[in-house]
Amino acid sequence: MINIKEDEKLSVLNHSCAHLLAQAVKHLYPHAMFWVGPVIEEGFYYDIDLGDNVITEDDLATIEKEMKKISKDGKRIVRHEISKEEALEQFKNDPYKIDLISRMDEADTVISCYTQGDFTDLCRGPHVETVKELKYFKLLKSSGAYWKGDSKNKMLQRIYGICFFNEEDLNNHLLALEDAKQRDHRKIGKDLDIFMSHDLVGKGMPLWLPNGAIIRKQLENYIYEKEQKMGYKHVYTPCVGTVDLYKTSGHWDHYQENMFPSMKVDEEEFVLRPMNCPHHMLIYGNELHSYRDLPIRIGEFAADFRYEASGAVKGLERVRCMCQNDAHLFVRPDQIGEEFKKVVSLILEVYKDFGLKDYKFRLSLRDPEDKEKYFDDDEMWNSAEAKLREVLNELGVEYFEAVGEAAFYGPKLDVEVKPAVGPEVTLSTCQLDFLLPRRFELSYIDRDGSKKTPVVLHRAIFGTFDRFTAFILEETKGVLPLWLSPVQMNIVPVNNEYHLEYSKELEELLRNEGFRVEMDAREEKLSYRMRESQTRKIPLTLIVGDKERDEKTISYRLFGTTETTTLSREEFVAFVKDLIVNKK
Ligand code: TSB
Ligand code: ZN
Repeated sequence: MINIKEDEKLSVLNHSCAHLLAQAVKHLYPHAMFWVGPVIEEGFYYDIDLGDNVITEDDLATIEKEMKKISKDGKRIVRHEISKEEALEQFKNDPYKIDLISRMDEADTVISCYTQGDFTDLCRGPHVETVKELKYFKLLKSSGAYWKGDSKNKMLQRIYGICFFNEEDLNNHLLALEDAKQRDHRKIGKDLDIFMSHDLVGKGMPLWLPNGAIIRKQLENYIYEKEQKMGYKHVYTPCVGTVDLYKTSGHWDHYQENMFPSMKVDEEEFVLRPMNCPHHMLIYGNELHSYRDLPIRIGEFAADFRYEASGAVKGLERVRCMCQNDAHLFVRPDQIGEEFKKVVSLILEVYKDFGLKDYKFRLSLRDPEDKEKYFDDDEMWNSAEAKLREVLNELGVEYFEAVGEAAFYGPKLDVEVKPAVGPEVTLSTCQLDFLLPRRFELSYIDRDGSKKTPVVLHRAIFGTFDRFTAFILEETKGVLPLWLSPVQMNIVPVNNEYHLEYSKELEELLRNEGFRVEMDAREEKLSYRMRESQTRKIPLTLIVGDKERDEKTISYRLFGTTETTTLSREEFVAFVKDLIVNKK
């Protein structure tokens, strides 16, 4: 989707459209006062104090009409320059503009205003020549927004819109927005009963419903099996730790703003953990290790809690309580390359299994100039970064480098994806860490009998089950492959009187084969039940009529097709098993 901010001409157009919006609002709500109206990637918005008025969908249509009227009138947009003193006088009844003006630099002696007809706004510009150029726009939504983003301040009304140079661009954009809305995992998650939220549980704390739980269990089984084969050992550890644990790890000093506050119990002070690394460090440290034992790979499906701003939490994609598909790999320095290669290969394999193609690898490196952020060991950084590059090149993986984006403890590789709505997010991650093992005084006995410190690779292939599920729901538009589908097949008897018995026999048989089966024997028309099977995006719909009953066969339709295929029961079972095993 187009990024308005990246296009200079569209930015100016959209900025002018924000003024047109403000002018229309002023006509309809004379008491309105205006805060700021910036251009954003998605178009523009304006934050407006409307007193007690709350803008509804209907209001947006009325405002749009007024904007069209003003545009038709075709007034010129004229720039004036005034001094700070004049500006303070001119806007003296407008506390919002006064706030802006008084914060302007004294050296900024000239302040510019733009006037179109009966409306003047303080603005740096530039703008289009006349309001006539603002023809192809749409107001998209409105929401409450605290003044200056601070919840202690007054709630303003924020109205969003977008503007183009021609009708075709606008229409294409609106279609793309509609498509994104349909793909949004929050909508799919609701339609398919995958997860819910409740104020009594709290923001960013989704509840996984039975259908969601099946998906998650399948993901767990899938990745667990792969990790087992790669020699990972899975553990269970508590989702709290003492503050001292996180002081030892450094999270208390470096990560506290992302953590829930601590709680006292008897003499101990606990925090909900934001990461699992400290627990896994203790498990490694619980035994003596020889150089021959390494790599040691400790995995866990681990619940973590992070403070995410309430405006940032989003469905399953950004939550405050998440479950990582986490592992910490303890390796000798000479094993970094090989182990990193295994992780990247696993990422590639998993993405292939899920049919994911739209993702980017980002290699985050240190900024060698930034001696403050990054621990000082040039040799270590240089060789580690070179190793990671070498592996990526060996694997033929395309990636881009982000200098200065490495964590303070080491370089990392992230996989970036673009959700249906909103900015890019990270799914998989693999982070090299030279520091944590030192902080926990971990060691192994090397070949020559000396004590050495292992290096740690933090890695999460799915990232979290939460975010990964959000992403695959969007990628598949909710049409999940058979092996992941909460309900794999739906049996629909044509007529309960004649076909229910055989349907029940089939249900039992298919359940015993381990398939997830439902039957829809409601007293509804066949066409209605068939349609609903589609709406619920069930991969296989089994229609049971006279022929199937008499010949003991199975007739099925694949999701999205109207073609019916009939197989013997044995053939059908084999066909489904093949689809599942091969993740089709
Ligand atoms: C990989 N200690 C490492 C771990 O060993 C770690 O915690 N890394 S992380 O901070 O990058 O988080 C791992 C993954 O969790 C991220 O790559 C991202 O995919 C996912 N994630 C992070 N924050 C959230 C969130 N608020 N909601 C859902 N998923 C998240
Ligand atoms: Zn970690």
